[in-house]
Amino acid sequence: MQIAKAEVLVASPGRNFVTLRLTTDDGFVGLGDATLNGRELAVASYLGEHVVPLLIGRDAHQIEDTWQYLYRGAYWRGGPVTMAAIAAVDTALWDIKAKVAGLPLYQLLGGASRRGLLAYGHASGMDLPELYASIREHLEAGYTAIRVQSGIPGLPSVYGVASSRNAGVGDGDPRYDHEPARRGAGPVEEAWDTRAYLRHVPAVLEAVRSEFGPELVLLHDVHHRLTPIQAAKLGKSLEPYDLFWLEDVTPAENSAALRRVREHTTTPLAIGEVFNTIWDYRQLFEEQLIDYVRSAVTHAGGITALRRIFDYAAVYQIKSGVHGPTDVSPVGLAAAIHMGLAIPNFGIQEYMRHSTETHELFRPSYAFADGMLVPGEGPGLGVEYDDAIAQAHPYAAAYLPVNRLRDGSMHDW
Ligand code: CS2
Ligand code: MG
Repeated sequence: MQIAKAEVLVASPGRNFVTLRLTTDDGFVGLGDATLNGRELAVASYLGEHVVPLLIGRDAHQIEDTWQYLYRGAYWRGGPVTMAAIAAVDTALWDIKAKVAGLPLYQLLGGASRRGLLAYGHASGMDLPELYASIREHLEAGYTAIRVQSGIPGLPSVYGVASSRNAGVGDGDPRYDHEPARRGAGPVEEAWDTRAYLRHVPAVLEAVRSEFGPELVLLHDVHHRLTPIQAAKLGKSLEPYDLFWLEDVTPAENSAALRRVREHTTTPLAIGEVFNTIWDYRQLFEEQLIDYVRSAVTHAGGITALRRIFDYAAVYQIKSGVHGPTDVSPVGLAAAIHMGLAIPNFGIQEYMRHSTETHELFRPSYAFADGMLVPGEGPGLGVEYDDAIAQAHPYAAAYLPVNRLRDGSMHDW
């Protein structure tokens, strides 16, 4: 069974998505997500110019060999562009193999290890009343695990905090269109004040814990903004509020920084949404510096590569916590849900929900109910790409925000 056609599809149903569609000579179709938020066309070009010509005529069943061919064969290894491109090919080939078998993909990964995936949503508010309202909306929608982000007094806007107060958690929610990519000729500039953040956040989590009780699973994302000692202090100060995890406390490329954080706190740590390969995790796993792996199928080289990362993590009792923002397409999310159902060391799955337009374009068959995600029982990934809808949503340049300290210095976003 040969790959006969490989198409790179770019569309923007509210935000940009890059999708690879492979078709075999006997008519099986597989999809892969290659979306790199804010740098989408770099991956589209890498795929279109350098990968598509190599795929035509290859045996669609040789997933591992194709992965090695694209990874080792390029000589230039790793990096977000290369690994998103490889991920798209790998995911599309798994989709095809499962369709040929006539089975949902999770069956090829070992079958179901659980009834569904515990999923967390994003609640936010500029102040406590807004935040409580957002948490209540999530509880009503069935979430039992919620990430909490709050405005900081003195800062006009803060990462992860919805700008629109009237937004709910349903499809088409403007909150999720806004966050985090914004359209325009250049990135929006936000202001940041670390001391103000560190003063404010423990009080917010204390208030949320006392308002909503001990059962609610709470998470918080620091988005790489602290130094090791600041992160250690924050982790320690949040211990009484029993977080499920504290995410991305320091810039991810400095693994050793988490040693300092670990020395001081038992708050569980999650990191890895910007990692691309298993090598990025080596020190973190072997020194047991983290508790959850944040990589998405889309950014870590596909199902083949992420499965190896999870197996390696399992040796150290480290669990999955796959990145699931709206800039991972429903194809990437479906792949994560199939994996999450099958792997032994599943932890939690992020689930922000895509817009109505995005659902119309991809028609995913996964479902969310009672706080859990299930992948659907159709063959393959269970996602169908609608070309007519894609044509109505052409690519539009969009950037992630950038972040500056009050004196104008660039800071981590
Ligand atoms: C965030 C993301 O979901 C998360 O945890 O960190 O919203 C992240 O900022 C975006 O995916 C970047 O593209
Ligand atoms: Mg994050």
